[in-house]
Amino acid sequence: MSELKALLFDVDGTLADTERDGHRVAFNRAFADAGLDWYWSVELYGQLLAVTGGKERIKHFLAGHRPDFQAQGDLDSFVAGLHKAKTAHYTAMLADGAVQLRPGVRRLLEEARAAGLRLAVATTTTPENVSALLTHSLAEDGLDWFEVIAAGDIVPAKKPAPDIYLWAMATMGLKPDECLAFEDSKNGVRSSTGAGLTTLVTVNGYTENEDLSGAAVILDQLGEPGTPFKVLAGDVLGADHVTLDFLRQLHAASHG
Ligand code: XBP
Ligand code: MG
Repeated sequence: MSELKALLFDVDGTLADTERDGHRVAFNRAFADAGLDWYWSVELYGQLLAVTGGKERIKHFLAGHRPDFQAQGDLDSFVAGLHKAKTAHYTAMLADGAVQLRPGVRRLLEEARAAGLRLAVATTTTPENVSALLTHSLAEDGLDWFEVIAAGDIVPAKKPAPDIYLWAMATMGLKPDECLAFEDSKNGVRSSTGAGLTTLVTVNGYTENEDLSGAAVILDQLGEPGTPFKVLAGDVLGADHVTLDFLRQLHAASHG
């Protein structure tokens, strides 16, 4: 059986609850700056999350909600400009400490690092957003905790395609049975399991009712000592919060 060598993390919704009060707000600020009368409510944003990637999400919104919209000039350039403004708002919010890591994330990352496990990020979000989150919410050198940051447009086919996980593993010279993935959403689980990865899911308000089949374990959070997780699906092998020991057992059970 292969040894567990690396943990591969999604970012949005997994490391931190970034969508509702982070990305959504930043999109709305960019729309207002551009003089657009578009507003993405909490509910509408939940529907728009069906499409990953901010630029792709804006185009999806236009197709479904503003079919008559005419961009000044080329649509791709217009969307790219709007998205750049959104990224500036989002990273400024993170610099202001607007988003915290989810429970258990820091503890698990520290434990994994101390044990010499290799860490990587596999996300749809823009690289600047990952840097801002890790720097402001994890540690000043948080980016250096991760060997590979696979993010944004680095692969053309975003999640639910498996490409971003395949790219991360190829860059690290690892096989799927040497890694575990951490996800929060249906699109994420389709991507990670499509890449052959055993996947642990921690849900959030937007994803708790999604079809997450394929995940090895589905929890409400990673948990902390004294603050147990709630198990939504899967066998947690007697654990009540996610530790490295638990992950090694989960890995062994998946590949035994
Ligand atoms: C994350 C996304 C991203 C963010 C916004 O999905 O879909 O689009 O919502 O980031 P996942 P950008 O967690 O599955 O990677 O606007 O930078 O694309
Ligand atoms: Mg996610």
